Amino acid sequence: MDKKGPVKGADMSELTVWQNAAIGIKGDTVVWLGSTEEATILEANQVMDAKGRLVTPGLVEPHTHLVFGGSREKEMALKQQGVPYLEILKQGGGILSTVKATQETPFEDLLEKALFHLDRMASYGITTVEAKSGYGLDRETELKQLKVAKEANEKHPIDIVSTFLGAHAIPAHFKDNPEAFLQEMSDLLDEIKQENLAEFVDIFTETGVFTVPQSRRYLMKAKEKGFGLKIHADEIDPLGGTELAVELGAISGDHLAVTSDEGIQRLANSNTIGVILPGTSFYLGKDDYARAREMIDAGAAIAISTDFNPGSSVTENLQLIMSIAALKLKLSPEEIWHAVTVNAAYAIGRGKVAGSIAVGRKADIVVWDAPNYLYIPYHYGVNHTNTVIKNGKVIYERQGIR
Ligand code: IZC
Ligand code: ZN
Repeated sequence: MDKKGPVKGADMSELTVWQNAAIGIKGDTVVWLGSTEEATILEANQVMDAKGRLVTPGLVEPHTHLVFGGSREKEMALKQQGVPYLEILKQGGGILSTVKATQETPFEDLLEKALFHLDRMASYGITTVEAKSGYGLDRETELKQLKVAKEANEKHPIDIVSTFLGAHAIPAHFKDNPEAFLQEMSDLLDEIKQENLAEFVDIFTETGVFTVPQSRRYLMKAKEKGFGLKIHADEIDPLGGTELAVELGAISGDHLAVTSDEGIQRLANSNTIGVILPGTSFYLGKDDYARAREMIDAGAAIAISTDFNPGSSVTENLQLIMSIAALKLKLSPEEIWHAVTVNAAYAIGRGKVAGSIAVGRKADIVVWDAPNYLYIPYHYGVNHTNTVIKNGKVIYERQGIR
């Protein structure tokens, strides 16, 4: 799986699969690949026998809202009564209720909570994670969230890639003046850059949140300051966020649940990766699933992700999302594996270090309780990991029942 760039279109169906393979690891790096027979001549301090199990690259999770206070289980009943996601937000709930909880939660508690969710992600075979801010919407809390992500990256074996999502919602006191709020968030960019608190800048381009022209102006400032760009694009209403992501050369356009035909064509002809979050459509009870099948058929590179967050997709289980991608997006197992490994890594600027098993790359590897790669999307809703290796070290092993 030594890919030189994101895997696009029909190439997503070409998966490299070896039988009876062996992997040599030194320190945190893959140093040798060959057959089990060839491996017998090597000298090794330690040998692990996968006993015929499936072995893959560690999963890469390219879109999460990892750091947040509180939870929103009370909104589930509202959603059941048919209150739309954007209506809950308009009434000061949704994202804004998580903002309040995140403002009120001390740094250490946010860190502990983030580490808890990271542990669970690691147990599901995830070894690299993107994490967004966006539950602060003020200087202090946005920086607090980004610093929590930075410390979590230092404390936890999972690698975290940080994104500044200050433009995630409009706080009540800026309701009539979104431009002034965006100004306040762009005033933070220099500090975030200097302190190396985020690599990417993201915005929620959506009805009642930020318009396409506002998003364009804001993201252009971020681009000038050297940030990579991401957009929450066309999640609920088709405003043209996908087209904007392509126009600005964003590394990814995320969601794309209601992207137009034009948007699909432009994505396919670009280097922007479509990060598809089908768990969100599922969890919000929507019929609009991203037309990922058409996107790939048109030649696009697609990644998939949980969108782990306390409102619209409350799960760390990327394996479940792989099943939803098979069932609802009609992606093939080969496409799905590319979408959670190599393409997910390229979607967060880690394509050269994560997302594939190749000599010189980090030894981020999962041994699965599965006979082959078709099995993971097929047997849904459970955790199939047997052993998770991060940077050459075992960080998770399935325990039997005592
Ligand atoms: O907290 O609801 N869509 N942002 C945009 C989200 C979902 C996260 C949330
Ligand atoms: Zn999101």
